[in-house]
Amino acid sequence: MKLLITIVQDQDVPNLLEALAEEEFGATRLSSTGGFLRTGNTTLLIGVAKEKLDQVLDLIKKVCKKREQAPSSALLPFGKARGSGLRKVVVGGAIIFMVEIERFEKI
Ligand code: 2BA
Repeated sequence: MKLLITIVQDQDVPNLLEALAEEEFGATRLSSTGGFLRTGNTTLLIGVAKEKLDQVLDLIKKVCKKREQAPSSALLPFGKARGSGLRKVVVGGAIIFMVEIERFEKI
């Protein structure tokens, strides 16, 4: 079994949770915050059997969009000129950390 620690944009979460539930994949939703933009995002914990891994990755790929986002000017270091350092970045589709699970129990 694998655990996918999946960081996605909040806008994609309803569709992704629906797509996962339709295929009977379990997921746990955690609120998180990006360290760079310091805006909210969502971390999903998705436990999946190895043979279904590609199916879940395909769903994530299909649902999670790339979007451009400008860092907030409030994040500029003190004293830095306004208008600089605000280049847009591309966020998403999804960041996925895959972890091998030694044992899974549902008791
Ligand atoms: P944030 O840290 O808020 O980053 C948002 C986007 O800003 C990133 O999108 C990336 O395009 C850009 N970015 C991040 N750090 C940067 C830097 N030092 N310089 C220039 N641009 C930078 P994604 O790569 O799609 O990441 C989306 C979110 O996934 C991140 O939000 C963070 O919450 C998480 N993430 C990404 N890489 C990670 C990692 N190696 N470890 C833990 N979390 C990660």
